[in-house]
Amino acid sequence: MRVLLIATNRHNRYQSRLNAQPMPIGLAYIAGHLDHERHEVKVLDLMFSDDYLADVEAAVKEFNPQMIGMSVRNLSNHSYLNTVWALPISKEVIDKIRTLSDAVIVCGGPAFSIMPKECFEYLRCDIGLAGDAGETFATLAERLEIGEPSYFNLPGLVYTKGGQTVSNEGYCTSEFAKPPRLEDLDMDRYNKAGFGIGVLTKLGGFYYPTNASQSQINESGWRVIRPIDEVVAEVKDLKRRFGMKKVFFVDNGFNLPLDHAKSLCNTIIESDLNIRWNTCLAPFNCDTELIGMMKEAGCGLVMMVNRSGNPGDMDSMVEENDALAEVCRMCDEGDLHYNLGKQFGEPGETRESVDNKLDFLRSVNPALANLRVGVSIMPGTEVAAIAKQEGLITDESELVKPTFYIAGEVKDWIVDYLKEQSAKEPRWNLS
Ligand code: B12
Repeated sequence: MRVLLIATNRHNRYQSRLNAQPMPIGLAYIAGHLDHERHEVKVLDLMFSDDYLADVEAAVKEFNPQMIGMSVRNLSNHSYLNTVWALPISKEVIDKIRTLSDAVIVCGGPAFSIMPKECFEYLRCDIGLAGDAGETFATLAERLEIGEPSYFNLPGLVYTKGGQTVSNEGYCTSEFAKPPRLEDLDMDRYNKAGFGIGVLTKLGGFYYPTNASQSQINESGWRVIRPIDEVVAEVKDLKRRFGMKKVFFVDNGFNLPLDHAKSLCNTIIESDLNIRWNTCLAPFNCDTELIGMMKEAGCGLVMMVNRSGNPGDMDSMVEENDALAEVCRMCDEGDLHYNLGKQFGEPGETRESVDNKLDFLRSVNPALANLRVGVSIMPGTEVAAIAKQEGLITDESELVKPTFYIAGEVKDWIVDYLKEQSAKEPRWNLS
């Protein structure tokens, strides 16, 4: 079968400010799991396209695919002040393909997996797969090719039956046993695209934690946790093949668990990898030894994972800030740069809690602090439930479009106030 794989992400910023063009590592895993003896596979990455619809048209006409897999990364940029909804680009691409081809269009990816049914209905693809779909997409390709057995029992599958959208229980899961196929990507450009080339180390069980305890990932809850030797071998291989200089260790809490993080740093140091890397750090469960080892192993910058606090409860906020401040202090002492963020306008936010957050930001020393106006509401979260109670949304399915919650008490003045305060701080970024 001729399978065209398209990465539709074209967003080139992190927090609307820093240059970040993440390599489509998820799509590369999909490509890596396909049987290339059996299928002819072509990859089209729209990140650097000058005219992406023309590129789609040319690829579809030339390759004449029978199946198309599309990776949908972002729902939006989650910025209140400069909101960019990301899904319309994927929709445009599908609409263009429909004018040229009868290929079966299958969507997946991080954004898709957050709201599978809603994305499916908005994008109007033929099939959706939610979750880690390396093996499942390969199975689907085989079943589509032969016509049997039926693919309708696959977990995480979304399809239409009798005019209704059907969304199967569960998510696709992957062993990540095959490496991502990167040779079809413009690795030279990704080498220069900021933040580093993604190398998967481990991910928590969720695409996003819906509350603080879920972000405290436990060992049984990992979505993927790769053996350290395999990770280091992959980095070596990327260095050799693509001259890769900077890595982003894809991990939503590098320091969790602490001994695993230290072993990885140790292995990097001992194997003389000599690379620069960045990653995400959970704002708890850290110690100075780890920070020292990360620095020695080549870590340049960590993104401190944001935990949405509860501004209505000052004590819990203070407790959370103390824990975060402690990790910041360790980074300062170890000369490890960090970015962190605060959201303003969460439920229960008051003038006092806003000033408390601003004071906190003044007390730490991040490379960049992201101040976010409002909460970009994600389904299944406490904020989504409150937004529904308060009538901001009538149904969570509306969240497929960017929707922001701003607490009533701060709504009228928060934007002006934060603009005024940020103007005095060159390393504060308001979005
Ligand atoms: C690492 C990361 C980053 C790093 C990337 C660094 C780098 N160089 O790669 C940085 C910090 C730069 C970053 C930035 C942003 N990120 Co980010 N990021 C992540 C994170 C933690 C991991 C992504 C990753 O690499 N996964 C590893 C790969 C293997 O998994 P995957 O991509 O999901 O692919 C699997 C499946 O999705 C599926 N799949 C993928 N493609 C396809 C295609 C088909 C056809 C099928 C069937 C299946 C399929 O199978 C794949 C293999 O298992 C995720 C959260 C998470 N826990 O997943 C957020 C996440 C992807 N990011 C997100 C967002 C919003 C952003 C930003 C917009 C934040 C901001 N405000 O600026 C920016 C956008 C950057 C840009 N220009 O696009 C969201 C996207 C969804 C959403 N809510 O809109 C996520 C899901 C976080 C969240 N919970 O909200 N991010």
